[in-house]
Amino acid sequence: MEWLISEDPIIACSSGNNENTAISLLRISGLKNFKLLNSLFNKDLNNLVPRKASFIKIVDKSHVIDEVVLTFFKGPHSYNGENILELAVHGNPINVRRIIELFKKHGVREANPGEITYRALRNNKMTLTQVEGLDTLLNAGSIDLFDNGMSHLSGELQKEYLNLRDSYLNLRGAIEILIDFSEDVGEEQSSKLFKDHFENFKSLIHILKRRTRSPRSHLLKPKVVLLGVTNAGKSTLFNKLLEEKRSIVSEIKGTTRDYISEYFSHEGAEFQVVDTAGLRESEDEIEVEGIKLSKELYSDAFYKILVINPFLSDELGVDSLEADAVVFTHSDLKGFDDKVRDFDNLSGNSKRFSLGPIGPLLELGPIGPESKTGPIGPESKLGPIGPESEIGPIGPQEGGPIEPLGLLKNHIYRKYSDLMAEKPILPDRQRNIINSLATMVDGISQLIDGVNDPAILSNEINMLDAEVNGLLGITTSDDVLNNIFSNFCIGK
Ligand SMILES: Nc1nc2c(ncn2[C@@H]2O[C@H](COP(=O)(O)OP(=O)(O)OP(=O)(O)O)[C@@H](O)[C@H]2O)c(=O)[nH]1
Ligand SMILES: [Mg+2]
Repeated sequence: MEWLISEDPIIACSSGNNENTAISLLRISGLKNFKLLNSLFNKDLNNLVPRKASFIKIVDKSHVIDEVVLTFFKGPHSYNGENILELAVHGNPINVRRIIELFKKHGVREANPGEITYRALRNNKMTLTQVEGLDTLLNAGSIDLFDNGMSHLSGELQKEYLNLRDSYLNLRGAIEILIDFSEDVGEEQSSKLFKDHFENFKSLIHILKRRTRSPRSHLLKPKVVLLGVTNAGKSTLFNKLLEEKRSIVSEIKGTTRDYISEYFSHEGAEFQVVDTAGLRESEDEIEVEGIKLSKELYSDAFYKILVINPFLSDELGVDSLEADAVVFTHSDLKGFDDKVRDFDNLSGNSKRFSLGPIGPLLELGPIGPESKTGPIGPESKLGPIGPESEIGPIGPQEGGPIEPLGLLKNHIYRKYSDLMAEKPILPDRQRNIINSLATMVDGISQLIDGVNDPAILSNEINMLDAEVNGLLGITTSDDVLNNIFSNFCIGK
């Protein structure tokens, strides 16, 4: 944590240095002057014109190491307020490494993750919410998320928190009036003023609290988890979602014994889909562990899919599990509709989908005497079944009806986009503060209804101060800062 106060000149590759690319961007931040590095270039750095790119050679004892484009950003007019040299070097990792090592030998230290940005915070070039926004956008797995991070980076969130702070200061003012000046202003009026300001503050907190409803992990990497008994058809569905034969499908019960996860994209959002070990009683230690893990993953999932083969007698045991969607497999088999009726009471709020082995990706073996016609095409039994299954408008239906898999993906995406509409991407640090503010404000609300002593209320209201400041990042301990910046990649 010493680096939080360090002013050493630091170097980092800001463009990621593990791949062979045309260009890599190195940044050197914090040079007070060019004495340390002047001998490493073929031109005098003191002649550099700020913000003007120069073609220059890096030399080590008259040996030319690389020809690069160098731009000097003179502090305070730079990304983090310090003098910054940006070097666009040839992007072979071997070259990048050699240049970093060369500068290190000349007194420039390699930066810690996030250290360059931390200095922007230290020099008031960025606020903590902007830094956290940057973290979100750099690690975003979807365009929605990126946009969210971008809006925080551009200061939108900070504006909301400043607005909250204004409301808080008004509230503080109102309680002071109630205590000291109610005789001048009039008791009724000062009491009304206080209540109005309190309601305003409380409503702002509750609007923010709504945004903390779903765990951040659900939104950063939304997990879609499939669960069901052995042979329900989970791996078959998993492969269909991925459009790839990734998980082993077989008629042997207990084929999948550990979980397998992969990513698929839909409408620009990336979902992690997890195939799990089939549920059953087992003596096998490894399988038992796999089943335990599967259940944990399912209970923590963003989107839970219960997979059911209605022809299996042991399926009825899973009906107590909650689910976002229930997928009935084997819809190609004769008697499917009758079998599905046995599950009419299952998971009231879940959407229902029926799937047969559609599409060319899944070469299912012979399906046995019960089967009607084998794999079904898009014209056959389609889409959700039963009265529960209305998915609502699905948008323009180009090229005929959307097959059930598409409907399922739409439903997953819909849950995600509905959540995103609440702008829920707040870092855990901010979420914790908001939740604690909400609890405190609800407590004060009860006090206002009960006790009428303004001095007691004033005391409680003063206690909100640290939390509101914390939200704005005004008072933030070294531990918190260290935690935030450790998420950053080196070079940011
Ligand atoms: N006819 C038909 N067969 C299916 C369908 N879905 C899966 N199957 C078959 O059912 C068997 C089991 O499918 P899997 O996808 O391996 O089932 P699972 O739930 O992953 O099973 P475990 O890994 O053992 O838990 C395989 O033989 C599949 O070919 C379907 O919709 N129709
Ligand atoms: Mg399986």
